[in-house]
Amino acid sequence: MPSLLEQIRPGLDAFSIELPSWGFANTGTRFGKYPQPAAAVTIEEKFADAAQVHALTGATPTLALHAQWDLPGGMEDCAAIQDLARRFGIRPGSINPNLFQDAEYKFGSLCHPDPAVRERARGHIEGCIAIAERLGSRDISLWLADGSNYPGSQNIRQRLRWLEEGLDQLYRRLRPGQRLLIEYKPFEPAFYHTDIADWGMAAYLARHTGPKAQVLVDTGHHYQGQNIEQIVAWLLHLGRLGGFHFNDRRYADDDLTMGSIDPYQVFRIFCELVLDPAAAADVAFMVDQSHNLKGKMEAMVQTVMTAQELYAKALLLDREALAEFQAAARIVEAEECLRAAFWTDVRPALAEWRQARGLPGDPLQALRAGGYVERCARERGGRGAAGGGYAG
Ligand code: PSV
Ligand code: MN
Repeated sequence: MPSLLEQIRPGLDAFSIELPSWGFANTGTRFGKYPQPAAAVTIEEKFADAAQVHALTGATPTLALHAQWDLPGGMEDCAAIQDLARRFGIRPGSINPNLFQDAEYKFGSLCHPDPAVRERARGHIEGCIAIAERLGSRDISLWLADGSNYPGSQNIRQRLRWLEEGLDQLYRRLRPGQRLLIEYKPFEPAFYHTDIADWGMAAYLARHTGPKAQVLVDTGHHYQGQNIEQIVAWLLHLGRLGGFHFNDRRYADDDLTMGSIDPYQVFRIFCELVLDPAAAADVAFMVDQSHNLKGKMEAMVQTVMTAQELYAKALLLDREALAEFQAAARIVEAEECLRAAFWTDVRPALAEWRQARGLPGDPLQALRAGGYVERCARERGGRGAAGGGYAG
């Protein structure tokens, strides 16, 4: 019988998760912003923070960039980003267009009734595609805040046609190897209808648009009680699961730390992926969290450790036994396969895995002992809450 470490090592070696640049910046709630003295303000500081998390965990080689917050100058900022990427040993990750902050997008972007605004939105995304090409990023993560607040105030079917048209045009601009990840969200900022409200709509649009269009599952973007692992299973079946934005929620899009409320759900999602490694080979794991109460660095390191722990548990799933029990409808034994993997304490094996790679056995402890956050607070503090941005 191979040891626990031997069972999880190959999977863990291959496991990486992308950090969001906006997760290091100051944020708050819509009632107020809670600045932290150590929070990153400049893009250089965001790269530095991501590099620190990578140095501690060995699992975060890429940084997701938000066009407007991180590259306000568009293509002109690419050289500086490439420089930072080299300096900090962190590659630029997914490129996130921003189609929600400017006043023009008040009534939508690709679905806006005014053709000039739709054109502007397309232009912005095309700019992101060019940035992604220059930076060597594979994915453009498309989240639209489009929707409406009142029944009858917008023509839902017409907006869908505009959306199809817009995606068709953008798809033709994708460079070889690039993907368009279509993210859905049931509500917020729109509270009556959202133009891409659920996974089925996103999957429809991806299939309508072409094979390089895939669905992005943000775990916080579901109604209460939704079976996310079933959605994951269906998207794998359709060949349309592009990636995840991980975070946890208790009520809505709460942006809580991955696995903090329902670790079993994240484990079940990972189980669907390890059950079909070939179908899941290109699925991107990304964090989409911005903490307002926890220290940002601590929260991010804790998130990565949680992701590794839950993924390692899924790697322990006895797939053969599970298939046998399922086929014979031995339901309790089948369920016990999941529970046995979930309740195994993988933390000692993970510490060993880390030490074998020259990483600290306990990254959170190492972060605290290393004084990085205190140093940042001293160097960065006192500048106010400027910089970064976060929509939730
Ligand atoms: C929207 O709620 C979202 O999940 C999208 O992924 C955005 O890019 C991100 O949050 C940051 O606003
Ligand atoms: Mn998201």
